[in-house]
This record gives sequence, structure tokens and C-alpha cells, in this order.
Amino acid sequence: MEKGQGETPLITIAQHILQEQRRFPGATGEFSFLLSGITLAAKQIQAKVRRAGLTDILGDQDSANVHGEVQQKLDLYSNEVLLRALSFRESVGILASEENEHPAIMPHKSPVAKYAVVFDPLDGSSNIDVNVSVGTTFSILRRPEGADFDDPARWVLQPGRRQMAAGYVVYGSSTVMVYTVGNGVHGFTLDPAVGAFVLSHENIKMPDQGKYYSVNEAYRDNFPDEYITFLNELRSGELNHPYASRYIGSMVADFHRTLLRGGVFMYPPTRDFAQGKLRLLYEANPIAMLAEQAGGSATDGRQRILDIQPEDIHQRTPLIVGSRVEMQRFAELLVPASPDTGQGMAFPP
Ligand code: AHM
Ligand code: MG
Repeated sequence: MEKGQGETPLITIAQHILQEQRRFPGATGEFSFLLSGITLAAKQIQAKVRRAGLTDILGDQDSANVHGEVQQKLDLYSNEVLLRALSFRESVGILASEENEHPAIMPHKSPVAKYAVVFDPLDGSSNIDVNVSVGTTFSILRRPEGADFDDPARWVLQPGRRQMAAGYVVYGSSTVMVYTVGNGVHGFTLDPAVGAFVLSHENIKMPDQGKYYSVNEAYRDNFPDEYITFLNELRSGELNHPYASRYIGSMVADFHRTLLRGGVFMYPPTRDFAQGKLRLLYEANPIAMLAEQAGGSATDGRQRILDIQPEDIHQRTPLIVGSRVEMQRFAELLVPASPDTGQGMAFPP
């Protein structure tokens, strides 16, 4: 019998979040209310994504975001939906998005606001027009002691290990939301018939080793040596078996497969882009928290992603994330960095 039909009790994401919250004595329910804003936005975004070819929502918006990238109409729609869904929650003080240069200060400026939410509303948006999976990533941070509304950056410039919760939604052949509040990783599939996210992947654990590596190999010649050695080993079978490659070009979709099937996903530094392409706060951090919660790990090639102290809301970072066996081998290949000699730097000066 199919899961969710009959024998297995049907658990919606709302119930699950409430259950999780009971672990914290004195919890007020604000956090659940906040997460419900994200699930509401995800439903709205998925509805638009599903009808994208039918409405006038495909294509560019004739504008560029803070990174100089052309914004797609769906990027902007998704951004607005998330901002709207979250800005009415009093517990949220600051929202920061890939699509906005500066964090948004919630007009209520409530003294009881406890959280900042950072997100990439629609990741992998170059895939939208060709009907390939895209996603939303989010990270929730607690307001630091003494942080006020005059200094919104302080709310969000925190290392990823301080995330209260993190997750993503992948708009694939079905819409799946995966989240963690630091107590395991759980996945929910949207049942379009009833409009509810239903628990479909409980307590996800990444396999110890996988069969796939996932990287944009077109840039291979520009990767640092240790990445090339690592890829060669994966291909040749030195790590127990030869790997196959899978690369969608939507981080959320590539990571979702890595989470469920194991293996490694990477966006390495390149000669031209020493920090790679992915953004630390709203792309790498949530993915790293999920990976660690599922038994995997994530690094920038020098340190644990979750230990990086961010200096800029939109800063980029290389990201290598995956299963235990692959990540261990990758770590062995890295030369310890020494700022004096330049040894182990991605590209020695
Ligand atoms: P975006 O936030 O502008 O959509 O870019 C991020 C995406 C990731 O989803 C994906 O991993 C990466 O860009 C793909 O980049 P590339 O085309 O260089 O391989
Ligand atoms: Mg993105």
C-alpha cells in the first residue's frame, strides 16, 4: 500500500512542525507560524511554476539583480510572494533575499521579533524556461542579543552553525519540501489534490557513499589541482567503484538527489571565480545544515561551511557537500592552508 494511504498515518508539515516545537518547553508557536509562512509561499510559487508555460510569466524581466544577473519574471514573483508571506509575522524582524541588495526591515519593527529569514526565492532560474527543476532555499537565524532595526546586517551576518532551521523546496516532478530544525531532516511531498505537504521522507539519512558526482565539468580545467585529482579518482573507481555524473544546474535539485542517493555535489572555485558562484547565506548554509543533519558534511575546501563568519550578505563560497566516504577522501586530498607560504591556497599566489 502506498505510504500516506491507509496504514501509515498522514502527517502534514504543519502537524510535524508543531510536534517538533513541543520539544522546546515554553515554545509559543511563533516559530511554527513563521514556517507556515514559508509553506504557504511555496504553494503559491509552485502553482505559478506549474502553469509557467501557460501564463505570461516566462522569460526575463529586463532588470538585473545585485549580482548583475538578469532577473526572470518568476524570480521576482517568488521573491514578492515570500516577502509578503513573511512580513506579516511579528516574530520576523528582517528578511534578506538573493534578489534584494539590502535586507528588508519589517515595518512593524516589533520588539518581540526574534528571527531573521534569508532566502533564495527561486534558485536555478536559468532552468525555468526549459521546464527543468528549480527550487527555493531558506535559512532562519535568531536575532542576536542587542541587535536592533538600525543594523539589519547584524541579524543575518552569523555563521551557519547558528541557524535555527533551514530547508528547501524543490519544484520537480512533484513539489517536495525538506527542512530541519536541528533534529534530523524531514521531507514532505505536496499532495496537489488537497494542497497539503504530507510527510513522505521521514528522518532522511544520506547514504555513506553514493554513485554520482555532480559538478559543472565544463569548468574542470579551471579547478584547483585537488579537485581535478578528486574527480579523476571518482571516475576511475579508486573509491570502491567508478562514479557516473549527474548535473542539473539547479543546486536544490542536484542536492536533493545527493541527499537521497548519496555522492557529492560541488561548485568549486575556478581561476576566474575564487569564491565559486554559490551564495553562502541563503544557498550554502541551509544545504550544509541539512547535509550535516543527514549524516553528511559540507566544506568550502578550507573549512566547514557552517563555521564561516560571513562579512557580506551576498558573499559567495565554494561548496563541496556530500556523503561521508566522498567527503573524507576529498578532505585527505586538501593540502592544509598556510597563509605564510600560500601552500594549500586554492591558487597559490
Ligand atoms: P541562481 O541563484 O542565479 O539561479 O544561480 C545558482 C545556480 C545553482 O542552482 C546551480 O548550482 C548553479 O547556479 C549552476 O551554475 P552553472 O551554470 O555555472 O553550473
Ligand atoms: Mg540562487
